[in-house]
Amino acid sequence: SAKADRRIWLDEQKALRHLPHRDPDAHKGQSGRAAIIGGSMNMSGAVMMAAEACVRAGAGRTTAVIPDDTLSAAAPQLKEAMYLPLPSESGEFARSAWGKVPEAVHADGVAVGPGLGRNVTNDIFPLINQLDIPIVIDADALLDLASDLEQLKIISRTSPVILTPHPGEMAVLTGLSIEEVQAGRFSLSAKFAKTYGVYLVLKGRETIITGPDGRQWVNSTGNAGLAKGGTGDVLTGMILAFLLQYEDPAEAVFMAVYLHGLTADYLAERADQISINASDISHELGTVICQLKQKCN
Ligand code: NPW
Ligand code: AMP
Ligand code: MG
Repeated sequence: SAKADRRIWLDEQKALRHLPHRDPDAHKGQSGRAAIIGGSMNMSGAVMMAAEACVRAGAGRTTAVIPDDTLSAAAPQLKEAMYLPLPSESGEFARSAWGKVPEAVHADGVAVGPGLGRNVTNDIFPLINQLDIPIVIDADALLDLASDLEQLKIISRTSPVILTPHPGEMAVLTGLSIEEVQAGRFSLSAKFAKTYGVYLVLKGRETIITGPDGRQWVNSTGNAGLAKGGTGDVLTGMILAFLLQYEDPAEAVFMAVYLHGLTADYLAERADQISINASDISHELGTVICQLKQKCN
């Protein structure tokens, strides 16, 4: 159909034309400052897995923005990150922290969500409203967004908004059941991305990336080894890092999804799928990109 014609299959041939690269004269300022807002007392790993992935995917500087009472748990997890602790309340960000974020964060791109928790309402609209830089919204932040989706339509910004729901989160965003989401993945993604003017990454086997204009890319990589906690958090960090390094946000997002899955496939050739850890993807990403670059020569 005409709609199916607008879908691009993300395979090796396509990916080889969009590999990340670095200018020989680059300094860390040009690779971009990333801020990842997330974490809570019981889930400091999520924000730090995203931060590590962001570092490994090439962001120039990465700051983890975390509730202040989680700093001592988060900081030992990653030496390369910097930290911006903000006020907390029973192990999560205090409601008052959200108003401070736009001024406190000095970044070229931001991701919000991994490990935030759901006990305190996260007020993410100041971020979307006041920071006109690329923003990735994932995990628990998607649930806060769901309560006030209409606001997305009236916000005027020039930088892209990227939403990365798994089918369970997409169900909350749309008010449908998970089964309904899965049955209508393509049309639902297209309608949602166009209605709200966002990039939508609907995760799962054959992840679909949809642009605000309705263009779609379907990922060919990844395996069931990814069905384990933390892999989505890693993807969020990779998407953010690539948004800082690619000119075209669509290219940044689809290449992050492709390479995330390809690295899982690389890992599954060497050890069984059941034993893939989310952090392993960050650790082996560079090897996988290097192998792909050799195919270009
Ligand atoms: P069901 O009913 O199980 O079949 P949640 P979460 C559904 C943090 N993490 N296909 C699933 O369905 C995250 O960053 C922290 C179909 C269920 O209803 C978040 O902040 C970690 N259905 C927080 O935990 C490591 C699917 O969605 C629901 C589906 C909660 O995030 C782990 C589950 O989703 C984790 O990343 C699929 N492919 N995938 C850490 N180490 O700190 C999911 N569902 O309740 O949003 O739980 O995704 O774990
Ligand atoms: P999250 O649920 O947020 O942790 O994200 C899970 C990540 O793993 C997403 O990138 C999914 O696309 C990926 N994933 C989960 N299950 C599978 C599967 N069976 N095959 C391929 N990719 C998967
Ligand atoms: Mg997730």
